[in-house]
Amino acid sequence: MDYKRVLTIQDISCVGQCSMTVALPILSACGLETAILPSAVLSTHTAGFTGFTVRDLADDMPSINAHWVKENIKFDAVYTGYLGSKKQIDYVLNICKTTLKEKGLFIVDPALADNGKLYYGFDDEYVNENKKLIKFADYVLPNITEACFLTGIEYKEEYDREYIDSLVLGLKELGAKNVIITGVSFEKGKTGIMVYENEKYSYYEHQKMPNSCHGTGDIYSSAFVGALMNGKSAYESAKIAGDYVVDCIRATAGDKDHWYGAKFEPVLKNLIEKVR
Ligand code: PXL
Repeated sequence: MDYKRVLTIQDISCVGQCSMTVALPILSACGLETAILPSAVLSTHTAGFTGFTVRDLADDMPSINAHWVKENIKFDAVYTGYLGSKKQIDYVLNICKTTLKEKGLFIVDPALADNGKLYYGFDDEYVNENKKLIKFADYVLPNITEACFLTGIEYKEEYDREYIDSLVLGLKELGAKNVIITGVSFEKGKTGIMVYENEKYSYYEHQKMPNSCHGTGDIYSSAFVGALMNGKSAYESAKIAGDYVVDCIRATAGDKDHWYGAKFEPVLKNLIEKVR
């Protein structure tokens, strides 16, 4: 297997086990050289903490990009997660244009919403700007809420297969080549991942844990990218990442003090075994 270099662009939430603090260790554990571009620095994530600090790093992006171009730095994949502001979108697209290798992959987790609501501080204009990322994405990894905001389709908690297909088609119309939607549940007690890859649908169903943890979307996307960049198909990557998230949630269950994230570290070895 050749040695792959991935750039991930997402925020550093200093405390809270999400975004960069899970992406970097997970991608490294999957054997990938991981370069990072922090989109913002926050004292904690925004889901449950109050009074957090935020520093948007959009203004640093063009000069960082220019330096990488001067050094002829290239990546096999660019993987984006939570960004911080509308301004970043064009900068991120330019980074892809100038630093992705010819057959490099652009993987977008449009981390902007969950449970029917936008994350703190985001609005419709931010959603609209994010559609530009979808246009160029080789793989887009939304949850159902994100797929709804991006496509303009009404958010539903109860739905059928047709509804999920309409979300996939909507994202395809925005330009995404492959679409992988998480948290798709057709049966009580089960959940799964709808994969639309190379024009074909497949669905991976797994157990729905009674507890949930913040940050599992980021864990899932990072594990997906880790598997994909090790040569797995999108379906295999979704399966590996979905199973890993279940392991992480199980490892966290019962610890009330650990409400802010998932204990992904003790079960990293399970992921490594499947990916490498
Ligand atoms: O897990 C997504 C995420 C990432 N980064 C920050 C967040 C959130 C979700 O709330 O607040 C700063």
